[in-house]
Amino acid sequence: MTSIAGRPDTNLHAELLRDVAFGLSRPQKELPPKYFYDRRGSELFDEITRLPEYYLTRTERALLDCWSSPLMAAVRPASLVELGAGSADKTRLLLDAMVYAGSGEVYVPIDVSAEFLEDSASRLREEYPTLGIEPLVGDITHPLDLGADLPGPAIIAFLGSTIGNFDAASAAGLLRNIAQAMRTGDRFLLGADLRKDPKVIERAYNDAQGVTAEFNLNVLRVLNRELGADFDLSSFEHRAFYEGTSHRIEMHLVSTDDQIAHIPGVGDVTFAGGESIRTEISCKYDRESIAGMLGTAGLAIDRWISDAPGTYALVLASRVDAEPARP
Ligand code: SAH
Ligand code: AVI
Repeated sequence: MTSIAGRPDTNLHAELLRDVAFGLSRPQKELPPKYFYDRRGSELFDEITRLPEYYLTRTERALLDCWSSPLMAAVRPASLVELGAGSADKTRLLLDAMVYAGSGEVYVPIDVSAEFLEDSASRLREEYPTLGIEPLVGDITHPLDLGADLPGPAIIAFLGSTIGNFDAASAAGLLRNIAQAMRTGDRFLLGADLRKDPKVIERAYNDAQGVTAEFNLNVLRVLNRELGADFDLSSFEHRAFYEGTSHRIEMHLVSTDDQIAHIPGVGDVTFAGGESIRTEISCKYDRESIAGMLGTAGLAIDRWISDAPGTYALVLASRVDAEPARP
């Protein structure tokens, strides 16, 4: 398995230290959500996708179930590149359709969660013997290099509404990198959670079994293990709420007491009781906000597929300077 261009593994520790020092020194303490995803974090996320309250995954799966075949028949991609692929569970619907269309040659799942990615790639190699399965460990916020020899056309998929975990500026940068990497005939496929009754959204991030709380706390476990920090997990509580003005869930870890965490290489971080670390945002969209976000990156919507209540959307986009095409 290769690392994505620009991210040698030796830099990982330095980057983690930098991100933690920067994030925990801000007035609203925060941590980048990519650090949730060690093996345990990836497994916890997979558990979240099966929770009754977490409607996102099953809704996206239903849309992929209906739409993968016509999409693949129309685009006939030779490659599928997936950003933040995780277990690539739903992706199998796209892979099946790509193989059935007779065009598929390569699948490139990209993810920061190295061990989890390799396990999932091993399973895919057995299930799809006719496809090249070429995982890349890397950070999708870094410039994307598809490599000159990636067979085209390619679909670059970004599923699960992971785009929502980036603020507007970071999402715009990420989409611009994608647009720049796209060649003639390549398409971008985005999965995005739509705005709806905030109570439904809040339930999805406050599940009754407490799996989301465990997932949230996992970031402190990662800092304890990777940096030798001494966060006391029992004195932080999960809190998730919908922020209506910016149309997003905010997930926090709230310190239950006044306390100090010691982080070698960073220093002592003081928490007042009730003070929180924002660990994740999860933005929710409508068609206009998605069109705007894609537009600033030089991408335009070709197809918009949504379920009848407007829970979730799959969006196919091309570069605005590309020939129009309508699958
Ligand atoms: N696409 C899957 C998984 C979504 S969970 C689905 O739809 O269910 C988000 C995934 O993105 C995780 O696997 C996580 O490891 C990965 N991820 C998060 N931030 C990332 C980053 N900056 N670079 C690469 N992968 C990232
Ligand atoms: C990966 N990402 C899209 C999930 C989300 O819904 O924002 C992560 C998650 N956090 C808590 N539950 C799920």
